[in-house]
Amino acid sequence: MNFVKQSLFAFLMIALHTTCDVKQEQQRTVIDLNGQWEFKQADESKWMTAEVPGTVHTDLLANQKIEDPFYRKNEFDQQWIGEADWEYKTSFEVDEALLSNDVIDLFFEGLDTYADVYLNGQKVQTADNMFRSWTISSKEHLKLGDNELRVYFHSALKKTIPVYDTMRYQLPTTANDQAEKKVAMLSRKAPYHYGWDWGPRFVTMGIWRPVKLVGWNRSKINHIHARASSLNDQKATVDLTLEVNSLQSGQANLVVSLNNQEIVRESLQVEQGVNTFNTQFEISDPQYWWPNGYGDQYLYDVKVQLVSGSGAILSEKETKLGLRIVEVVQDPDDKGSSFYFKVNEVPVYAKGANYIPQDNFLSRVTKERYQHIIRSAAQANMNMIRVWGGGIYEEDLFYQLCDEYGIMVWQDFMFSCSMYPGFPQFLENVKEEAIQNVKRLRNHPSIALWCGNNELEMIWAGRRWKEARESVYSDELMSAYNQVFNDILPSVVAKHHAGIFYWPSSPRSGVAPKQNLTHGDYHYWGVWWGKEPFERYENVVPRFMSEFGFQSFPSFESVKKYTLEEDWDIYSEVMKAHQRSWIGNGTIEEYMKRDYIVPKDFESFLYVGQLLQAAGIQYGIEAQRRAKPYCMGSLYWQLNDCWPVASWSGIDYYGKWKALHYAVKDAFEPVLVSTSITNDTLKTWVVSDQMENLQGTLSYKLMDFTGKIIKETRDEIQQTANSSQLQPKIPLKEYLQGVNKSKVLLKVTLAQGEKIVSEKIQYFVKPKDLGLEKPTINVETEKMQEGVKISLGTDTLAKNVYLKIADETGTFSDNYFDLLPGHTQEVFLKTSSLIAPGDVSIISLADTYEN
Ligand code: BMA
Repeated sequence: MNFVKQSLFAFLMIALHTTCDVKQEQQRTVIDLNGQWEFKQADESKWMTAEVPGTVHTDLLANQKIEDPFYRKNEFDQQWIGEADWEYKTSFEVDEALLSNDVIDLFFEGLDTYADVYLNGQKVQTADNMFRSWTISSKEHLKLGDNELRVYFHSALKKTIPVYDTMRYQLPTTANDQAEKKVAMLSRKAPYHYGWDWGPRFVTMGIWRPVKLVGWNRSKINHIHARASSLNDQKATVDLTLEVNSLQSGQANLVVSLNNQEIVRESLQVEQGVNTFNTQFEISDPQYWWPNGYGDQYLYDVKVQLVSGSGAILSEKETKLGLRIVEVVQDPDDKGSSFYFKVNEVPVYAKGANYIPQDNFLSRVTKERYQHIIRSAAQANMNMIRVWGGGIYEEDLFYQLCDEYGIMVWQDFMFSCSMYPGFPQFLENVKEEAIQNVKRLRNHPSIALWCGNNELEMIWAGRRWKEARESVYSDELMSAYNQVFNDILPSVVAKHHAGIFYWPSSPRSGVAPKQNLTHGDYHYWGVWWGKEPFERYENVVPRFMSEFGFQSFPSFESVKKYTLEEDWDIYSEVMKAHQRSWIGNGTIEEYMKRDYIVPKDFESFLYVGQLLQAAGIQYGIEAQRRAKPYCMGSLYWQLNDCWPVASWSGIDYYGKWKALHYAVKDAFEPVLVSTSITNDTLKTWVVSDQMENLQGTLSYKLMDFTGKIIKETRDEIQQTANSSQLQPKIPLKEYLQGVNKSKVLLKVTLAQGEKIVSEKIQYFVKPKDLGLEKPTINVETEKMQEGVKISLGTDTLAKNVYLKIADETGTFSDNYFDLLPGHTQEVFLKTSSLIAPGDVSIISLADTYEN
């Protein structure tokens, strides 16, 4: 046996004085049990090295027992892994110091999913929910010296298929559970693990979050919750709740400090068992927490201590506190009722996207990947992310980053696209899961809303589950639904996360069973699933758009990482395997033919596909923003990917921004110039999310592709704060008289003095009808302190200039933009490499044409 001794370290050695016993020191000892373990398939004998936190798949990969699961079609040969049982073990040393604690908890932050835990041969826990943590009282099972911890994982499929087989009816689902027997909803495991319409099927197992031993004495603070219950420029009132677990009754002091200054000291009567205490304090001249674009994200440090009569610290906990009050406003009006987020009294237009887990193998999502994704969201001017209900309740780090970047979180509970069972044990399990996750996440100012599930209410009311709805089991299904989404979850939120709004399902009208455009939130899929044109986005404008999307492929550089040259055809077996929407690649091609000349080769196809997606979604976002304040949210589907795939994402699995993410950055600018042509009339709007009125110059330049100006006008405009204003319309028949529409563009610019606030380039024909010439692009590079500045010029319009530098993973300040002659465009790239002009390769739309 070659197991490795776990390192042991103790922290917080604090003297304890109890009236009856001064022998002991108050100790809180922590042994980290992460790191190297051993694992094996349950019915095999040979142990291999494993990494905790981790999953069976990543451990098999590290041991070279399987190939990269994401490469080509490897997924299909690796299904056996999820059908087998697996065992993990480790040994660790326990010393007197740990054993002298009154209580020793073995704490698993997460087990995926059906697991039996054995400590020195004794079964100490049976786990059945990936989303829960497990605290196991372990003192009686531990011994001085070597100890063994073993975890036996049962295949989630072997656990759920027998349940499925004995059920009187099948639970309706539209989830892409890619198996004959659809069991995802029977387990409390990330639904996407069973396959989704953007993700593979890997039914994982493993100790997916950290594990440790914690020894403690006398009293321990389990949880704290600090939140502003009232807030204005002069004063914030903060409500503080703490939950204390105590082995004995007695007096203790509660000491709270704010930014290291004591702010509360009061005496508590602690009873044996679990106690809840509430207190309040005030902060004068408070600093607010604002969503991105609305102000700073100030975070206070709060420390809560439980102190014995003699001054010894019995237990302490720390949290960040962001002062904000967030409401969801649903006021009736002449069209229906509003649905918007009001933060610190300011109506905030929600700009963002839907988020899915960043990998099928969750433990390999590094800190850097979390930082990259949340930073990318903030860079694209987002202020909200919806953590969608088919994934996981994310890591603490995810929400910390959202707090820091001002990204509000629409947090779904993890239920998606299926009806769920109502077995008492299942409901109990869900309740505990909800309590734990709400308590874990409630100190984050970023959490703006809790939502029960993804799409259950909408699908139940629609055509797809008609059979189930009209069956004799309908009442039973609905009763389970009501118990979870209209009883358990809202009660948990009301009890443990005061001040935060609960919305049972997304989308939801709130007044009618079917979603509608006049109330609540809306998922619009007529574009993509319904093959409706992008122009429909202009008419389908709801109060709050929480999903809409269109697919693209990853860039060629990304596709090369999971394919061979022989796969480079969108209809090859491998490219089809990396596409999970059943109407997939053909739909991209169909839409492309409507607007673009179908490109000459595979690489160009991927590039044009990204332009198509970017233009379509940008069109949608702008239509939704223009409709402010009727529409107050635009969250497209989807921010990111969990593996390399053709999908609706704007950032691919490798973290590379697609054309969409660059387009979104523009579309979500705080002040936006937006144009649209209908019935031969050009309409221009200025949309402002700023809190101040704005004065500026709106100029229109009609020019040909060589940069020659045909017409030019300018207007001084006044824009009211936080508004969308339609500017005077331009009838195009007159405006474009005598002009060749396929050879001109209109540049609409909003400027304040010299500063360009927003700019929009409007064409008068579809991209495929533009008379583009091959441009000659001049490139210069200059080394800057943190990277490189690339300066670009052209002799004729270069449409959708795509820059890339081999092996460079950084993000450009702009990309896929239209480069106009007579102007030098500067682009920055953060990099440590020396970049010469010859290293920058450039494609523009004209390069994708046959000749
Ligand atoms: C939505 C989501 C997902 C799905 C996406 C694309 O409605 O909620 O279930 O992946 O559509 O089809």
